[in-house]
This record gives sequence, structure tokens and C-alpha cells, in this order.
Amino acid sequence: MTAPTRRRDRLPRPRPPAFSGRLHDARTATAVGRWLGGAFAVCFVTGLISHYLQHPPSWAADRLPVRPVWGYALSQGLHVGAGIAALVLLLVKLWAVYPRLFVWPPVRSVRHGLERLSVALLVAAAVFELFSGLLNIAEWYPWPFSFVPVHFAVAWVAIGSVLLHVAVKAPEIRAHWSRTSTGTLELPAQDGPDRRSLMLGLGAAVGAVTLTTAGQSFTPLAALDLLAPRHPGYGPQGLPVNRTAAAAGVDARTLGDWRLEVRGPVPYRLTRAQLLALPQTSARLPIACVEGWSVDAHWGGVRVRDLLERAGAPPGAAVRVTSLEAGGAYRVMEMGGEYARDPLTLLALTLNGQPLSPDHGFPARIIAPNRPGVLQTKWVALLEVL
Ligand SMILES: Nc1nc2c(c(=O)[nH]1)N[C@H]1C(S)=C(S)[C@@H](COP(=O)(O)O)O[C@H]1N2
Ligand SMILES: [Mo]
Repeated sequence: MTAPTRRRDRLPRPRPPAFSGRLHDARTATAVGRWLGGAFAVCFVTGLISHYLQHPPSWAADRLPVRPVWGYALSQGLHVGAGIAALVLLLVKLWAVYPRLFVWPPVRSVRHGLERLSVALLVAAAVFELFSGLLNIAEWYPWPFSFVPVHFAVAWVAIGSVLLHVAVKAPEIRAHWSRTSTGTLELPAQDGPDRRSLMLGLGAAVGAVTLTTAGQSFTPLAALDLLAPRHPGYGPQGLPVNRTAAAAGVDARTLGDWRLEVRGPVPYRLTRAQLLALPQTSARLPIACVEGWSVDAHWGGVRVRDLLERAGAPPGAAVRVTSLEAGGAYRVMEMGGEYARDPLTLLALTLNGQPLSPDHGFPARIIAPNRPGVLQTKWVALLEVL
């Protein structure tokens, strides 16, 4: 038997890892990076849509687009879908470029140092955006800050550092964009079976996570919806619920003898029976949650514009809606004139032909076209003409 000490003597001395594998080259980084960049662009644009529909600047508040009715459902489905695909793409991209983390010396010049710093910022912002978004769709908030403003702020850091990265890497991206170009800057860039397998594997992984999650907002794929936290058909009356009546503290005691109160030039109050006696409208509209699930449903109730007119509101007036709920971020909601006067914007009393269940907002809730789910206020107590 050889003594362990002697064996160690014969081994070569450890050297820093040498990465000569072709898959860690600029061609792979470009091939994966452009998909990742595309996914980030989709996330950023749809994120802005979501933000400005929820927090419009005052000049736009009365002019938000109310059609197509499914616009927000599509936008939010793309946001979450592209984010989930980007998780896979980001992991492969980081794997492709990680040898660069070991370059020696770590900083060669001021320019090189700045470039590495910008990459560190890019990676940190991208990882934060994708993982915080993933935990948000799972409704898990293991952090001390409020998700929405931080996710929104870091999105600007992420998109800014993506643009900077693309600008800095433009020569390499150009050289390696097409499969046939030979990379003059680094390793030869012809594709071999290895890179093709990597890209095929990546495509298959992205396809698999997309197919098994898209069903939460794209109902034709509901049967494949295995990995998404939501399933379109699960929940009371066939519709998911984010905040239950119990969680919102709405029960028989809070309801008491409920009446809808409408404040305006001619204030009034109506019982549910009186509301049901008014002209009823039905509409097929989606609930499109910011967490990426959407479900179409048949809603029945009274047009908000009829209720506002009865209160003597001028045409096109905006309205503030307050829920019975005692607290919570979605207790009070404002609705611009474009929504308030839309014939499809309802104070809904029924869902799929049945009275609203407590979890869907009994006795009455708001449903409006092309609007984020967070603004579809449940357990409505008060409408105020603004
Ligand atoms: N008062 C009140 N309304 C609310 C909420 C809430 O927390 N409180 N949650 C909103 C959110 S985030 C969504 S997605 C929809 C979901 O409606 P549903 O539970 O009927 O599916 O209700 C919205 N209305
Ligand atoms: Mo939501």
C-alpha cells in the first residue's frame, strides 16, 4: 500500500480551473442571452403596463384603455410567463459565463473593474426580480419589505444594467449573433452538437415550465397546469380566491343589514334586493390577478354608470370605492371616468348565475374590463362620486 503522504507528492499541484469548454464561450452567452434579453424586455414592458394601470399619472387617470377586456389578463400572463421562462434562461446563462468569475487578476483596469461591477449589479438585480416574482406568485413573502414598490424599483436597475451590458458587449454580440459567423474575438463560434444539445435542452426546459404553468392564465392549457400555484377551476364557484372573506374579516356581523351607500350630489342607500330590482347587465369578463392567474366568468349586476347617474354625478365622473373590509391594501380603490362610464363596468351581485359567494365579495363587488384583479374590489360598502 502506498502511504497517503507519498501519493500526495506525486499529484500535480492544484491550479486555478481552466475553462476551455466551447459551451462557455461568447457564442453560447449570446445565443442564450438574446432569449433572456427578450424575456426581460417582455417582463419590463408588461410590468410598466401593470404599474400604470394601477397607479396612473393624474393626466391619464380618466383615459385608461378599457378594451380589449382581456388586455390586462394577456399582459399579466405574459409577465409571469416570461418571468418563469427567464428563470431557466438565467440559470443557463450564468452557467455559460461563470468561468469569467474566476478571471485573474480580478480587476485589470478601471474599465474592466467598472464592467465587472456593472455585471455584478445586473446579476443581483436579475436574480432579485426573478426570485421575488416567483415567491410572489406563490404568495410567499419571506422579506421585511413591501413586494410591489421594491420589485418595481429594482426593475429599473435590472433593465438599465441589461442595456448597459448589451452596449458594452455589442461587438461580441454582433460577432456571435449568427450561427455561421466566426467569432474573431474569442473561441471559434461554429456550432457543434454540444451547443445544439444545450440549446435544445434549454428550449425543452423553457417549453416544459411554460406549458405546465401557462394554464393558470390561459385556460385552454388548464389541463397541463401542474406547476403553477393556481388552477383556473379551483375555488368557490369555479374561481380562485386570493383573499377570503375570513381573512378580510368580513362576516355576518360586519355585514349587519348591509346597504350600498352612494355619495354624490344626490346621495342614497340601497339594499341588495333593491339593487336586484334595478336593470341588470351581464358581462363575461376575466379576473386577472397581478400574480398571473386569470379566469373568465359571467358576472351579473348593476352598471356602475347607472348608479352614479342616479346619484346626480356628471357624465364621466370618477368614483372612489370602499370595501367593508376593515384594513388591507385593497380596501379603497379609485376608478377613472373611462372605467366608471363603461357599459361593462358592474357592481356585480352574481357570479356564473349564482349570488356571489362570501369569498368572491358578497353582497356586491366591482368588476370592470381590462383592469388588474387588485382593483376588482370585493365586499363593496360605499361608492363616492369624485
Ligand atoms: N376588498 C378587497 N377586494 C379585493 C381584494 C382584497 O384583498 N380586498 N383582493 C383583490 C385581488 S388581489 C384579486 S386578484 C381579486 C380576486 O377576486 P376573487 O377572489 O373573486 O377571485 O379580488 C380583488 N378584490
Ligand atoms: Mo390579485
